[in-house]
Amino acid sequence: MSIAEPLTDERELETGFDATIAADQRIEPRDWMPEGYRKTLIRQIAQHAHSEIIGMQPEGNWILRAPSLRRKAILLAKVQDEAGHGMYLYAAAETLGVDREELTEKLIDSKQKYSSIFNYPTLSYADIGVIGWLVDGAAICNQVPLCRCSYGPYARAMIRICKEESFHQRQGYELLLAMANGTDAQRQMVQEATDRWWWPSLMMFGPPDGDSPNSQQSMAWNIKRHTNDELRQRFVDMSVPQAEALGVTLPDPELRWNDERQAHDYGEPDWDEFKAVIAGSGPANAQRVAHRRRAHEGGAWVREAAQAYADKQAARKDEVRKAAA
Ligand code: FAQ
Repeated sequence: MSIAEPLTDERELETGFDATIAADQRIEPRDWMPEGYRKTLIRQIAQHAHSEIIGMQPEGNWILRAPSLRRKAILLAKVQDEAGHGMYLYAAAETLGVDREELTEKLIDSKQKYSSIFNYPTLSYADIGVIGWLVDGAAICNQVPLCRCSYGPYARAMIRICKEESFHQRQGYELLLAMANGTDAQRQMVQEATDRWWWPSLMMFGPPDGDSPNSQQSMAWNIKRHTNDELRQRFVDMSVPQAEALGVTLPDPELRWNDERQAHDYGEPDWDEFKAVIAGSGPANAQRVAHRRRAHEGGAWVREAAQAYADKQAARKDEVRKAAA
């Protein structure tokens, strides 16, 4: 055989892949895909899964201090949902040929990223409401288009996740409405939490389009459907009337309606702060990763016990099969 044959095969496979993307259809795990496409998806899905898992920490911090049984039950359910989201996403990543254990190791060795937003501390109970309103609100804005991502397992995981995120956003907003209708001290807590979380929420959408090395290719592959700045704009426009209804001020003196653009103008987030946070120097990076490492190491005996049980079951089945033969 000449070496031309495998190359032709590869070209045919690539043509098939390109045609599937051009027809806006899904790529499934059994399908051929370019190595760059696989790597991009592993990077994004792993980062997303890690965010859900690390994202349990800032809110988990308040479970024991929730102000009522009702608030505690809601918060507990929300934090458990985030664990579930992490599991769906690790499972989606595994369909691309990586192992969850390997991804977790990369997270606790700080070799893979997670969302910048979870490196900020939760200082008051109003933060729980503001995380639901702004952080889950930003997550929904970013993730609804991912339900149409070209990679089937990721798109399907996102449909379920987005349904739960909508509930998360509502519980946060409902909590804030209760506080806004409470005492002056409670209203002040809501304003103070909004002041701290607004800019980091805008940073969740990633760097400005001009500084986003991955966007162009990810959009060509129908992984991302909108640029970082398009989604950030959508989030700002969505949040302004919600802030008005709550009676809080968004901490941006440049925020105003632009009639010509039919959108809000807004100020520039502090991109130096963003870069420092994603490079590992945010207020809580070290604490978040150390906590995750402790939990992973502390859970080693559970994984070992489960493996020993699975091995025993497999050996028993083998014995039964041999006896029957
Ligand atoms: N934080 O070229 P781009 C949630 C990195 S889940 C950290 O624009 P891309 C639910 C980026 O990875 C929140 N790193 O990258 C919840 C890349 O670095 P790399 C997570 C960031 O991928 C709520 C570099 O900068 N959501 O909140 C960030 O095209 C409450 C250049 O950036 C997802 O992961 C950032 N904010 O676009 C849970 C959604 N932004 O990897 C608990 C899926 C950028 O080359 C409680 N992901 N970087 O070393 C995405 O949509 C995209 O990956 C973007 C970034 C938009 C985040």
